[in-house]
This record gives sequence, structure tokens and C-alpha cells, in this order.
Amino acid sequence: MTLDPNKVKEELIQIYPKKLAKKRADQIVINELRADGTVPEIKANMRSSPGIITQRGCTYAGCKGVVIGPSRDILSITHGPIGCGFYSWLTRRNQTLPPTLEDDNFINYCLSTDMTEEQIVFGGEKKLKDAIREAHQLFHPKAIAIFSTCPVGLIGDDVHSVARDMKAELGINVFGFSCEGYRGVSQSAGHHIANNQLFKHVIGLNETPHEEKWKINLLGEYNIGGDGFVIDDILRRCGIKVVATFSGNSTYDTLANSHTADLNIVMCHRSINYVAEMMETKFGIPWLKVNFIGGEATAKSLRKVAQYFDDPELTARVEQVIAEELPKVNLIRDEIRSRCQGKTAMLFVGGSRAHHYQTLFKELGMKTIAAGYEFGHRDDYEGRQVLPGLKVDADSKNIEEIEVVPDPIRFRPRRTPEEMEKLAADVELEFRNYRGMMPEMESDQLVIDDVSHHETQRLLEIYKPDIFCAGIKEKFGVQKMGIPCKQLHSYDSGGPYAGFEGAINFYREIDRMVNMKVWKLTKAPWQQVEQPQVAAD
Ligand code: CFM
Repeated sequence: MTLDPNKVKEELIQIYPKKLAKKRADQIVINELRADGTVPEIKANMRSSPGIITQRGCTYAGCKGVVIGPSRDILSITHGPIGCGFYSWLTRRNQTLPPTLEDDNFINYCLSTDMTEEQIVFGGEKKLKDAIREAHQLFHPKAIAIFSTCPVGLIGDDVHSVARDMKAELGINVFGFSCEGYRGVSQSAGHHIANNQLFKHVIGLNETPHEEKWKINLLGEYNIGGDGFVIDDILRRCGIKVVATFSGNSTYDTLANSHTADLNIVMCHRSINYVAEMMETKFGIPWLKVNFIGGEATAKSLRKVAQYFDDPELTARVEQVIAEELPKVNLIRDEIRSRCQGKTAMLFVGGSRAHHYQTLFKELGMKTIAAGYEFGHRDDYEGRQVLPGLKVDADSKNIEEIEVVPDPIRFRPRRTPEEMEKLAADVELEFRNYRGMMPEMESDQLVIDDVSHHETQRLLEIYKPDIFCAGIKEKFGVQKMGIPCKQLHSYDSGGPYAGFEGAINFYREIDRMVNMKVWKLTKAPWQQVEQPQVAAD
């Protein structure tokens, strides 16, 4: 049975008050691949409506939890009430290696200033300074990062001046983030704020040179469930040096040294494209979008890197690794595909995985019926070509746009203009570009931004997909409806899912989930017989 997506859309929003229904109608789009290569416009990065039950998180979460948190030896202090610290303590499965002689691992700690009524009334800067001194005495970190929670902005504590004072007093790098939870409409604002401060206070401070021929940074890879370890291993086998990963399994020194690389490859475009752009302007490092989710996608991404360096030795090594790994992946994929072919999936995750993971489902012959981001922007949906036409609204104006100019000494174009032009002629290579999710979906598929709880429930009732991908907040509500829910944020307790080995892990996991018989047994006895209707008074 094929359902008319227009009717489904109507059905999803008909319960809403008129104004809300109109707003949601702009955020729910029926995809259309037009002859001229464009897709329909979607409204995104807008405020969620009160009471709608969104999947989103806050700006503090995007800054502290997502971008800076995975770096193991930057000591993070949450300036705010204890709850913000407690509920952001080890909640993301960003893994890291044990510390070495040169660095520490503070990831398992959660430091908070425990702001109480006294600080709310009289100010919290003194308590913050005391906390920084105490943390410094206990841990002797190379760098301390201060994260602002909502009350900090409300009472006017200046974390940046505190950071400056403490930097002078302690002689280590101390920097603050104005990432109050309310700063933007979602965690996406926190990514931007984190990127700006990394750029201003960390990148470029470590000049250690590297002898390797092929040096890159991996941007937007946070090592969830060990994904970053798998990608690192593949790149190492190809002979490619990863100077820094932003920011899975990273250290302060590697981030500070990242400007010495010759190429930035961008995995999660949404969370880190700002750093890629600023590094290109200041240091002359080009960037390419890659995707290591899926066997074929991994091979394609490796080939892009080899093409950029244009060295027969690297090309040979990349082809050797692909030849060793891809056939194994495809063998298992084909076997599992025979059991998954034709089944259906929905993906509602963050700002890039709802796109990337469609690749793996496609490889298994499964169809994505509906997908959407929690906090993606229009360029994440439609592609970066929409950027020049985007209006900066009041919420985005809240976030500092830093002006970046070429570094007078360290700006060094990695390729001559002629070389870049030659490379850019290959449409697959695409410097400074991200095609977006919608052009890679099919016509008539539903694309829903910031999906609500009600819409989720109706979608599940209408389509009964074989699997739903989201996060912990959605998981059990979905499963109570008899549909397996794969967490694509934390991977439940699974993973890694990146690279060749990760693709195999994912195929096996999906096979297990969509073919498990238990989901057919979830109806309680009273749900199986029609209940007599009780008339209301
Ligand atoms: Fe990028 Fe991420 Fe994502 Fe993201 Fe996230 Fe995440 Fe995500 Mo959860 S950085 S946008 S803010 S890929 S934490 S590792 S899974 S929502 S889709």
C-alpha cells in the first residue's frame, strides 16, 4: 500500500491550533527531486513551539557536551547550578584513549561551581575564580574551559573577564563560552559558539611540525562508540597522518597544532563547518566533505583524500586498503540484505546522522520513509548553495560572527590556484560544499524538521515502519508501540558503526532488530480484542 504523503502531512498537523499548523506545515516537506537539480524549501533552525515536546537539546549541551567535551585534557567547568553539571556528566558515549605521559584524561570528571541563590543575588564571579583555582591545584591541566549555563547570562557574570584574569594568574590557557542554554534555538548555537572560541583561543598555538607527507584534520567526528578509532585506524593504514580530530579522542595540544595540516575533511558538517571555513581563510587549508558511514561511502571518502594529495603512492595505499576491506563488507551486506530487503526505516536524529545513516539502510535494500534533523539548518537539508540567500534572524544574531583574515605569516595556500581549479573540476570532489540530505533522498519521501512527539506517534501508527531511529527520549515510547528503536546518538550500547568494520556491525544490528519476533508479541490481551466503547457523560 502506498500512502499519499500529502494526506499524511495533513493528518500530522490537523490536530494543531491554526497558527502552529501553519508553522509546522513549512517544516514538513514532501521531497521532490526536480529536473533542475533543486529540492523544495524547508523551514529549519526555528524556535520550537512551547509544549510541542521536541527532541532538541540546549545551547550549553551543543557547546560543552558535543564539541568541547570529547577533548580529554581540557578541564571543563560548568558555571551554574549543579543540575546542569550533573545531567551533562558522561551522557554522551564519546570515547577516548587512556592518558599518555604528555596529557591527561579528565573526561570522567564533572566540575561545577554549584551556583546557588547567593550567587544569583550577589554574582558568581568570585565563586567561579575560586573553583578555577581549586581545579588547577587538584588537576594541573594545560587548559581550563568555562561553560555558561542560563543563570550566568541572566545575572550578568562575565566569564570572559574571569578567564582572562585566571589565565594571567595561573599561567595556563583559560577560556570561557557564552553558551547559556537559551542563546539559540537548539544545541546548534552551542556548536557555533564552541567553534568560535576554539578558533580564537586554541587553534594555532602549537607549532610542532610533522614530517609526514599527507597530513589532515578530521573535523566533526566525536568518537561515539569508538567510530573515531576505526577511522583513525583506516587512515593510518593508508599512511595518512591525522594531526587533530575535532574533537573525538583529541587533546589540547593536537587541537592547538591543527593549523599545520594540509587538508580538513569534514564528517559532521552541521557541528563544525565554521572551523573548516575559518581555517581556510586564516591558514589556507582547503576542506572537503566526507562520510565514513557505509562501506562504499568510506571507500569514496578515502579516494577523495587521495585525489586531493594527487600522489600515486597514496592512491596505491588507499586502493590496497579498500581492496582488503570492501569485499568483506559487501559479502556480509549481501547475506543480510536477503533478510532486510524491502523493510522500512525512519530516522530523526541531530544534524547529520539522519542523512549519513540512510546510506547503510540503502545498502541493505531498506527504504527510508521519513527523515529529519532535530536542529539542522536549511543547508543541511537542501545543500550549501542556499547559504547566500539565508536571512539571519534574531536568534542567530545572538551568536558572534568573528571576522577572520589571512594570517600575515602563517597563511599558506596548500595548492596553487591552477591546481585547485583542476581538482575542483571533478564534481565528486566538491571543495567547500555539502550537498544536503534532500537531494540524496527520493521524491515523495517525507522530510520533517524538529519532529514533535505527536507527529512521531502518528507517523508510527500510519506507516508502522520496521525500525525507527532516534534517541533515548524517544526509544521506549516507540518500542511500546511494538516498533524497534535504534538509538543513533549513543548507538545504544553498540558500535562502532563507522568505516568498513562499523558497517558490518550496523548491518548485523539492524538484521537482529528488524527480524526479531518479539515485536509481534507486544500487544497486551486487552489490545487484541475490540473494547466496548464507554459513552462519555
Ligand atoms: Fe554532528 Fe554528532 Fe550529529 Fe551533532 Fe548531536 Fe551526536 Fe547527533 Mo546526538 S555532532 S549533528 S549535536 S553527528 S550528539 S555525535 S548523535 S545529535 S546527529
